[in-house]
Amino acid sequence: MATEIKSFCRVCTSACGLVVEVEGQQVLRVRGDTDHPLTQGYSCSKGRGLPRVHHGPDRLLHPRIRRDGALVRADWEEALDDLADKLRRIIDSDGPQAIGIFLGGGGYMDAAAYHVARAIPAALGTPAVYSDMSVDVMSKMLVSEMMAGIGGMMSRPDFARCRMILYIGTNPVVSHGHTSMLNVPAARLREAVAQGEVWVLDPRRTETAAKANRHLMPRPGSDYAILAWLIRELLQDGADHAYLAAHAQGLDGLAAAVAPFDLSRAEAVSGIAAADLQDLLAAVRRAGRLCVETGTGISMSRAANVTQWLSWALMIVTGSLDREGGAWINPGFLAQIDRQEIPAAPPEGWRMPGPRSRPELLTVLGEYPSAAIPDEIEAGHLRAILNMSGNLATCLPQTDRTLAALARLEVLATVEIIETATTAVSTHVFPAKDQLERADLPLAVDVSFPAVASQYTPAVVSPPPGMRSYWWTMAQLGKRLGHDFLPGLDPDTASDEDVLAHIAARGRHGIDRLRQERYVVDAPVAIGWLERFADGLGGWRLAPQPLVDQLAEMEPPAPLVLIPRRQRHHINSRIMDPRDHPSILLSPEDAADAGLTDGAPAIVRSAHGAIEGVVELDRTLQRGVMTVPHGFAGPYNVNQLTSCDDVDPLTGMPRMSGLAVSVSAV
Ligand SMILES: Nc1nc2c(c(=O)[nH]1)N[C@H]1C(S)=C(S)[C@@H](COP(=O)(O)OP(=O)(O)OC[C@H]3O[C@@H](n4cnc5c(=O)[nH]c(N)nc54)[C@H](O)[C@@H]3O)O[C@H]1N2
Ligand SMILES: Nc1nc2c(c(=O)[nH]1)N[C@H]1C(S)=C(S)[C@@H](COP(=O)(O)OP(=O)(O)OC[C@H]3O[C@@H](n4cnc5c(=O)[nH]c(N)nc54)[C@H](O)[C@@H]3O)O[C@H]1N2
Ligand code: SF4
Ligand SMILES: [Mo]
Repeated sequence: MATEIKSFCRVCTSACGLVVEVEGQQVLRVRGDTDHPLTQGYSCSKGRGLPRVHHGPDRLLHPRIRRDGALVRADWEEALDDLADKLRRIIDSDGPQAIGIFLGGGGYMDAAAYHVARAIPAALGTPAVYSDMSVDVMSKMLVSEMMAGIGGMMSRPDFARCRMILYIGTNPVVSHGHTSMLNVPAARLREAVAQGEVWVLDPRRTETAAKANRHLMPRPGSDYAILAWLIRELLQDGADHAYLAAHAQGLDGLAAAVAPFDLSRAEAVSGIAAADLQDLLAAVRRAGRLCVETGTGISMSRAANVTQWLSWALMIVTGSLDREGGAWINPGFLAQIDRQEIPAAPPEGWRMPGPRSRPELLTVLGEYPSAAIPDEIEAGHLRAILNMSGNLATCLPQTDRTLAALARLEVLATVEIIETATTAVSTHVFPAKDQLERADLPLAVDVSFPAVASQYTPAVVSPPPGMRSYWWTMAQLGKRLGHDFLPGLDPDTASDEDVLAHIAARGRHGIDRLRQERYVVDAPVAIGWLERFADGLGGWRLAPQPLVDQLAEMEPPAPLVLIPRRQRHHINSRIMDPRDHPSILLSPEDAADAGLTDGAPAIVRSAHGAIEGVVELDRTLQRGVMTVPHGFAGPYNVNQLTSCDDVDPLTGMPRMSGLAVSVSAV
C-alpha cells in the first residue's frame, strides 16, 4: 500500500516542501506539499524527477578504487584504508597543503556532510580549499567584504514592502534565484508587480522578463554603465542624503567614479535608448527604495565586480540596503551571522596569498580560485583532491586541460550518488545516501532562505544495503589520518540524527522543535543588522579603490559573445528530467549572418577551444549573444570554450559570460 511522507527538496536551495509517495522502498511519485507554509504546493520538474534519479541505473552502491587503471569494487574499510595510506604518504613528503578539498553541488545540500566538509581544511591543515563558488559567485563574496566588511552577504527583496525590484542577469522563474532564493517565482513576481514595479535587464527575453513590468535588453556586460548613470543622476535628485550622511563613507569617491557616465555614455555602452533609460530612472525615483538582484549573467562576466558594487551602491544611495521596503540580508537560522563576533575586513578585503603557481590570484573568502587547479597540479603542488561531490569534468573551465591535469593526480577521491564524468576519472569513489535516504536540515543554504527559518526532514526510504553516510565516510577518513573531522562527536558511534542534533544546537531553535514542527520561522525578515555592522566601520564603503580602478578599465563586448543561461529541467550537470537537451542556441540574425539554419551542424570557437553541435534558433536572444547550456559532459561541454587564464584579476573567476566567440558551419 502506498504511503505519503513529507520532506523538503534539496535539488536546489529553494528547498520546496514535498510529499513523497512510497510503497515499501519504491518511491512512486513526488509532488509539492500544499501545507508547506513557504512553498504552498509548488514544485518543479527537477524535484519531481527525484524518483527517476533515485531508482536510476547509474546509482553508486559500493566504494571503488583504481587498480591497474580500472575502478574496481572494494569494501568500505579497504577503500578508506587505501585512501588514507595514499594521503598519509603525500602528507609525509609534501605536507598537507598538497591535498586540496573541492566542495561541489552535491556537498552543500547534505547538512551533515557540509558540517564535516567545513571542518576538514583546518583539521588537515591545508589552505588548498576550492569550491564551485569560484566558478559561480566570487564577485558577490568580495564586494560585500569590501563594502560592508563581511564577505559573502547576499541581499534579497523585502517582498512585503518593496515597491521596485530590478533583476539584472538573473532569471529566477527558471533558476529560482542566484544567491537569494525566489520560491514559487511566478506567484511572487505577480505580487511584486501588483505592489510596485519589476524591471529586468537581460540580453535575452527571459521567462522572468515576460512577467515583469519592463524589460530592457542591454548589450552583454554593459549593465555597470546603466547603474553608474542611475547613481550619478540620483545623487543630483532622488538620493537619500540624510541616510548617506549617517551610514556611508566614500561618497565623493563614488560620485567621481560615476561622473563620466552621462546619459549619452550610458546609452552608447548599453545600447539601450535614452528614453528607456529615463523611464528606468523615473521608476527608481517613484519607488524611492528598491532591491537590485544580480545573477550569473553578471557574476560570470568581466564586469562582475563593478556591476555588483554599483548594484549595492544604488541600494545604499537610495537608502534601500538592509532597510524596510528595500533589501535585507538573511543572517541565517543556523549560521546566525548577526550574533557572531566577526572581525571587519579591510577596504580591499581579506586578500590572503593564493595558490603558489598563480601568485597573481589571491584567496576570496579563504578559498583558492578553482581556475588554478590545473596549474597547481601541473606544478606538482597539488597531488590529491578530496572531491566533495562536484562534477569537476563539467563545472571547471577549460575541460581538456582540466581533465588532463586531474588524470595526473595521485588521488582524486570523489563522493557521489551516481556515475559521472568525474567518478570515471577518480581514483577512489565513495557512494553516499541520496536525499530521499537521509534525514536533513538546510545548513549551507539557510542564509538564502526567504525568512529566518529552518526545516527538518526525516529519511523517506532506507538506503541500499551496506550504504554509509557521507559524513561517516569523511569522519572515518579523518580518524585514519589522526584528525578529527567531526568535532564534538564520535564517528564510530554517532548516528545521522546525532549529527543533525549537534548542528541544530548552534541554531536559533534546537532539533526537537525542528523535528516536531518541521518548518520553524524565527523571524520573517531581519533588517538592520548588517547596516549596524557597517556603521562600526564608519558606514558602508561606497568606493572601494580596486573597484573604482576596474570600472575605469571596462571594455565593450565583442560582436558575438557566449552567455550562460539555465535550463528548466536540469540543474548544472544533474539531469533530473530528460526533457532538456544541449544545442547551440543562436538568434535568427546571428544564424543568418553565419549562413546557418535551424538544425544545421555548426562549430563554435573561442580563443581557447571549440565545440561542434547542432544549431537551434532562439528568438528570445538579442543579436550578438548566444548560448550553449552548461552541465553537459562530452561534445557539448561548454567549458571547452572557457579558460583557466581568462579570469577576473580580483577574484580569479573564469569568464563564462560575455566570452568572445565565433560560429560557422562545420
Ligand atoms: N561554462 C559554465 N560553467 C559553469 C557554469 C556555467 O553557467 N557555465 N555554472 C557554474 C555554477 S554556477 C556552478 S554552481 C557549478 C556547478 O557544478 P557542480 O558543483 O559540479 O554541481 P552539480 O553539477 O550541480 O552537482 C555536482 C554533483 O552532485 C551530485 N549529487 C546530487 N545529489 C547529491 C547528493 O545528495 N549527495 C551527493 N553526495 N552528491 C549529490 C550530482 O550527482 C552531481 O554529479 O558549475 C559551474 N560551471
Ligand atoms: N533550472 C535550473 N535552476 C538552477 C540551475 C540550473 O542549472 N537549472 N542552477 C542553479 C545554480 S548553480 C545557480 S548559480 C543559479 C543561477 O541562477 P541565475 O543567475 O538566475 O541564472 P540564469 O537563469 O542562467 O540567469 C542568468 C541570466 O543572465 C543573463 N545574462 C547573461 N549575460 C548577461 C549580461 O551581461 N547582462 C545581463 N543583464 N544579463 C545577462 C542570461 O540571459 C540569463 O537570463 O541557478 C540555480 N538554479
Ligand atoms: S524549485 Fe524545484 S529543484 Fe528547487 S527545491 Fe523546489 S522542487 Fe526542488
Ligand atoms: Mo551555481
